[in-house]
Amino acid sequence: MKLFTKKGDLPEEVQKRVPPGQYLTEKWPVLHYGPVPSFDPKRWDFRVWGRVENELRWSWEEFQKLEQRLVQADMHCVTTWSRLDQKWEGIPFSKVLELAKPLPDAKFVISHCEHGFTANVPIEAVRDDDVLIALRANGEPLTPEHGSPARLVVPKLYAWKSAKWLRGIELSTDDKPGFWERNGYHNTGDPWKEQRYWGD
Ligand SMILES: Nc1nc2c(c(=O)[nH]1)N[C@H]1C(S)=C(S)[C@@H](COP(=O)(O)O)O[C@H]1N2
Ligand SMILES: [Mo]
Repeated sequence: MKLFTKKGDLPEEVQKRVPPGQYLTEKWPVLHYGPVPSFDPKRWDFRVWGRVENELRWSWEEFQKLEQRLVQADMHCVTTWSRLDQKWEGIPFSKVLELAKPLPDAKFVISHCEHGFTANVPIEAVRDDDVLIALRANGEPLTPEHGSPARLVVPKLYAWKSAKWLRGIELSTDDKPGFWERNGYHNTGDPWKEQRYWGD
C-alpha cells in the first residue's frame, strides 16, 4: 500500500474530492504543536462563554450524555495530506449553539484548548451540520494524540481549525487569530481556495 497517492493516479470521482495541492494518505498522521495533555475525567469540564445568552458548563459525565451524531467527512491538512471518509461521532456544534443562544453580535467562535492553544472561525463556519465536537473517531474513542477526550471537527476548513483537547468555546464580537493563525497560517483556511498561509 502506498502511503501517499498523487491526484493524477486516482479515479476521477476520488480526484474530485481532493483539493488542489493535496495528496491522499491511508494512515492517519498525528499533527500538533507541543506535548499531548493528560485527561483527568474528574477535573475536566467544558465551558461556553462570551457573547451568549446562556453561559454553559458541563462535567465530563454530563458532556458525554449530550445528543450525538455521526459525520463522515474528508480531512485536509495544510501540510498537504488529505484523508477521505473519516468517521466522527460527537455533539453537533449546532446543538451547543442552540443551548448557549449566541447574541446577535456574536460573530466569531474561538476554540480554547489545553495548554492555551486557540483557533478562530467565523460563526457561519460552525453552523453547518457537519461540524461536531467529536468524542470518537472511526468507531473508537479519540486517542490521546488525536485529541481525547474532545476535539472540534470543521471538515470544510484546513484541519488546524479542528482543535484537539478542546475545553471550551468563546463567542466573540471581534476576531481573535489563534495559535496557527498568528504563526503564518491563513486566517480563514479554505482548502478549495488553497488559503494556506498569510497572503494566499
Ligand atoms: N490543540 C491543538 N489542536 C490542533 C493542533 C495543535 O497544534 N493543537 N494542530 C492542528 C493541526 S495543524 C492538524 S493538521 C490537526 C491534526 O489532527 P490529527 O493529529 O488528529 O491528525 O489537528 C489540529 N488541532
Ligand atoms: Mo495541520
